[in-house]
Amino acid sequence: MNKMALSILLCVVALFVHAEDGYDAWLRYQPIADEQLRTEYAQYIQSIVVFQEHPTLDAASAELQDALNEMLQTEILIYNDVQKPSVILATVDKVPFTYSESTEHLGDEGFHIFEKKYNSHSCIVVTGNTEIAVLYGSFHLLRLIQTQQSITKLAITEVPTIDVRVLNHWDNLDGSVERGYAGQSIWRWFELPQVVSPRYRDYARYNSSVGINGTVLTNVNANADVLTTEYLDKVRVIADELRPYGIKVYLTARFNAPIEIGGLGTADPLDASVQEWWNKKVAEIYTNIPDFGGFLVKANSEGQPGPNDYGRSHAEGANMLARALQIYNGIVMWRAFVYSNKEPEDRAKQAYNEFKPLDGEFEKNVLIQTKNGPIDFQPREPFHPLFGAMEHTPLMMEFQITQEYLGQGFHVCYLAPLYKECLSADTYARGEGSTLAEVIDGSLYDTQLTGIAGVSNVGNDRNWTRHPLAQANWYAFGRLAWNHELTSKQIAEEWICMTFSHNKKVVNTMLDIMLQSRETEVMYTSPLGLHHQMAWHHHYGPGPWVDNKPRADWTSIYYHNADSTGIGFDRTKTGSNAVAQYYPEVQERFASLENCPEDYLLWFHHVPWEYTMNSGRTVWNELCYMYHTGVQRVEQMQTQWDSLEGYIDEQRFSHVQSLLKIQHNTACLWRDASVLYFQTFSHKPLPKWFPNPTQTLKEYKQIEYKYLPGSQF
Ligand code: GCV
Repeated sequence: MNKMALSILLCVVALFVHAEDGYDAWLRYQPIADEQLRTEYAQYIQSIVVFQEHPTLDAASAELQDALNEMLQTEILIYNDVQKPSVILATVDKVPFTYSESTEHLGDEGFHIFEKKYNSHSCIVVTGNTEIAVLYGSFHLLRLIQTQQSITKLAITEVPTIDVRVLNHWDNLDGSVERGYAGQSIWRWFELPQVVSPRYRDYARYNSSVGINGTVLTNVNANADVLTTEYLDKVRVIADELRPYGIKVYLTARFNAPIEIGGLGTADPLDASVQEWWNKKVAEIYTNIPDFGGFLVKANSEGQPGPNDYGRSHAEGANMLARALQIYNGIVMWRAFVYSNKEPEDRAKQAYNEFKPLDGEFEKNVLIQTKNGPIDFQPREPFHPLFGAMEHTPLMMEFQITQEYLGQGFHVCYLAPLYKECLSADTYARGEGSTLAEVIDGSLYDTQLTGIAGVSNVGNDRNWTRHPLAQANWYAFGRLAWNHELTSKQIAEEWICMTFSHNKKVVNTMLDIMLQSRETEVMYTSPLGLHHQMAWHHHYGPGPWVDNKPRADWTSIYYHNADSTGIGFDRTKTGSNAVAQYYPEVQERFASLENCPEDYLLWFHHVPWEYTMNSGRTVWNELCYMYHTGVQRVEQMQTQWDSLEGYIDEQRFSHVQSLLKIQHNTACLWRDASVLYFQTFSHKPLPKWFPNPTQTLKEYKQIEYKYLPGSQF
C-alpha cells in the first residue's frame, strides 16, 4: 500500500476511533462501522417484547435496547405486546405460543435462542426456565451482534457446565484490596447503605454478561465486622443491586467471629453455644438477604483462626457452618490453601496431606476450594494433586485473576492459556482422560455441587482493572466458568472485537500479543519450573536471593535449591516425594527425569548445571536463553503494539504503550538479576549472545519497590 492510500485508510479508521477510558469494558456498544451490516441488523431487529414484569427481564430488555440503539444507530422500542415483534424475551412458561420441547436440560440458568414464526413474522425468541436464563440469552444475542455474526435462523442452546461461578474479592473494609492492582475496593463500605455507587450495577452487568453468578465481597483474610448488624445492612444494599443480574452475594466468615463480635469465650465448632451463635447469625443474614449464597472460609492458614485451634478438623469446622446454612440452601466454600506452621515438610504437599484423609466427611453443601497448583498461583505450576483425589467431596477450582505473580496491574498477561492448561491436565483419577475440567464440572465423580472461583482483579480505577488488557482476564474467567471448552483464542478474539476493534490488523496483532503473553511472563520470571522467585512481600520483581525469613518456605532459596552441583527442587523419592501424591501415570511422568515435561523440570528435579535439555543446551544455557527470550518477546510485543497506532483510540493505545515500557524494564530486571544470581552457583560464563547486565548483582539486590499498589507494605 502506498503512503497516500495508507493515510486515507488511517483517516477512515480514525473516524470511528475516539478517546475512550475503558469504563465500558466489553459492553462497549459502538456503532457498527460496516453500514451494510448495520442496516441488515437494523432491518431484522426493530422491537423487543417482554410479556412479564420482572426486574431481571427489565434489565435484559434495557440492556438490549441501549446496546442496539448504539450499535445499530436506530431506535428500538420495548413493548409488552405487539403484533410483529423482532425479539421476544420470556421464560418458557410465558412464551406466547406452544413450546413443546422439554426444558429440563436447561436447568435454572441455561437458555434457548431460536427463530420462530409468530403472527406470520420471523422473530428471535430468547427463553429459559428462569428470568436470569433469559438475561444470559440476551447477553449472548448481543455478543453475536457485537462480534458481527449472523443472527438469522438462530438455534442455540447453552447450559453452564459449572454451578457456582464466583469472583472472590480480597477487599478489606477499609477500602484497601489485598493483591489488588486497580486502585481501591469498589465497595464503598463507609457510605453504605445510604450511598449506592452506580458502579455496583455496571459491575453486575459485566459479570452477568459472561455468566458469573456470585461474588464474595470480602477478603479471605477476614474481618468479622462484616457480619455485624451494621455491616449486614450495607451488604443488603449491594445484594439488592446485584440481584436482578443473577449475582448472589457471599461473605468470608472469620472463624472466631463468635469471640470477636459475639462475646463468646470460644469458637470451638463442637461447642453448642458457638453453633447457636452461627445459627442465629445465619438467620439474621437471610432475613436481610434472602438469596444469600453462603460463606467462603480461610481457616488455619497464614495466621487465620480455624477449627485446628480447638483440636478439631477442617471437616468439623466446615460442617458446623454448613449445617447452619443448609435450610436456606446456602453453601460453604472451604479453602484447601493451608500450610501449617509446625510442619517443615514440602509446602506443596500440605493441602493434600490435610484434606485427602477427610474425603467423604464433609456435609453435602461444602465445596473444598482448591488453588490450581499446590503452591500459590505461580506463573506456572503443575496441577494440584487434590484434584481427582477426593472422590466423595466436591472440589472447586480457585484461579487467580488478579496477577499477583504475573506482573500485577502493569504487564500484559492474558490468563486464559494458564486456565486452559490446568483444566485440560489429565489427573488419571479414573484412567486416561480424567481431566481436571471433569473433576470440577462434576462429570468424573458425578458430583452434585460444582464450583469455580476467580480472585478478582477489579478495583475502583476508572477502567476497573488498571491494565486495559487485564479486563480480558476477568472476561476469560467468566467465559470459561460458563463453558470450559472454549479455546483461549476464541475468547480473546471475541473480547478484542467487543472491547477494541473488528479491524483485522488489530484483531490479529492483539491476538498474537495476548496468546503469547503468559508464556513470555513465565520465561522472564520463572522458566523451566522455577517458582516462588519473587521479591519479599510485594511479589512483583525478582528476589531469587530471598532467604532468612520466619519460615523456610517463605524464602526463594527453599524453592530453587541452587548450589554448585545444580538447581531445582527434588520432589521425587530422593527428595520430598511430592510426586507420590499424583496418580501413578502422572507420578511416573513427573518423577522421571527423561519424561518430565521441561516446563516442570525444576519443580520436580534437582538437575546438574550441565544437564542437556531437548534443545541441546545445558540447563545453565537454557535458563539464560529463556530469560533473554522472554525479554525479546516483550520487545516484540512493543513493536507489535506500536503498529496499532491510529487503529484504536489514542487514550487506550498510549496507556498500553506506556505500560509496555514498564513491563520491558521489569523483564530486563528479572533477566539480569536472576542470571547474575544463579551464576554465583553455576560458576559458568554468560553465553556470548547474552547482553551485558547494566548493574551488578549487589545493586540489583538493593532495588526496592516501595508502596507498590496492592502490597500494603
Ligand atoms: C489473601 C498468598 C497471597 C496472600 C493471600 C493468600 C491466600 O499467600 O500472597 O495475599 O491472602 O495467598 O490465598 O490466602
